[in-house]
Amino acid sequence: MQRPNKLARYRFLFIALLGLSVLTCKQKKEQTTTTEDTKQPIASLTKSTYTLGDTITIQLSQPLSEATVSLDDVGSPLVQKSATSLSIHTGAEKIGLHQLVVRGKTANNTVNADTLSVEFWSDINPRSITYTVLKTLPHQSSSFTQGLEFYKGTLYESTGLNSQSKLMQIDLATGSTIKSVSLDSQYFGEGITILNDRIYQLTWTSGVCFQYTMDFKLAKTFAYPTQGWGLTHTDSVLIQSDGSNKLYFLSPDFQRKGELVVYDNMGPVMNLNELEYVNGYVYANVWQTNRIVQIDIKTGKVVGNLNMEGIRPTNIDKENVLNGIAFQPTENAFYVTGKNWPTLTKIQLKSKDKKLVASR
Ligand SMILES: [Ca+2]
Repeated sequence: MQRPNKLARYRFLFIALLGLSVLTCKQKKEQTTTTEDTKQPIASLTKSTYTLGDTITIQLSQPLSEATVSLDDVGSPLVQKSATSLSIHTGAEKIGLHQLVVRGKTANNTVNADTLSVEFWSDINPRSITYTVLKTLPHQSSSFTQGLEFYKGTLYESTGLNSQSKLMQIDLATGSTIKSVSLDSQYFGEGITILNDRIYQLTWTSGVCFQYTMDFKLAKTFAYPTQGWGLTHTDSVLIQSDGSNKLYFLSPDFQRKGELVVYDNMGPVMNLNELEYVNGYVYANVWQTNRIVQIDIKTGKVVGNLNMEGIRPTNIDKENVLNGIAFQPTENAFYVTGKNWPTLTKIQLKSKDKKLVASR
């Protein structure tokens, strides 16, 4: 066999390399195309926040057959379907963050799915709750109020700041201290509540809740994973805030049993601070504002607002914000104060607001 000459050998090598190169490019192109196909989103949203009751329109990048939409793994009936969009109704869902999954077959018969995040705001426009000021009582202006609650007709208060934090029983008429216990300097006292003759006192960043007997003897301590802000209770469940828009439900031995996100029609209501539970609603001071929100405990929706600007004492520092709300059931009255305020104000909601019915 005649050996190929040098030129012929180079030509062969050149053709072989060219062929390999074309093949590699082709393979690369095919691989790239395939990757792009699987990565290309099939569904998108023009916005991620909706008010409950809104219709969500999902834009499709390509026509889908057998398209389905589910919210948190529950299928939603499609109200409109076209080659370019799908629509679903909202309304019965819970407020807060949800995962919306769009699934369908593309033209090449591949089943694709996209997960989109959506946030649902409350569909309730909160009412302005009106009130009458019944009385102004003295409050110790040295008290950096963090928790306030009546128990069996007696007022209890928790105060904050390191080296100044206390639990106190207060003489309502004079504002003076009947008895108190001081926290160690490392603790910054926060919300209190009293259930079954046990006083619970949160700390801000220590993750420790102190439980006392009614004679202020330390009975137990509990750990919790969040900051401690406000505390209240229903007949059997403790309710805690941590400065976010969440309320946590806890058993009397401080085991977390659930949580609730709080929204109004403008979005999440952050900085929920001192709390007071009354008849199915949690009243919460919103930190650094003169606002108390009325939260429906079943839904987390804010159904009413109290504007406390009118009771804020004049000539006090800006930092001394509203923080302290206690309900006295025998008088059907709230007592409201703030950090280092010299006054404690007794108010009564006006009659049309007494029923506290949620309304749109
Ligand atoms: Ca309270």
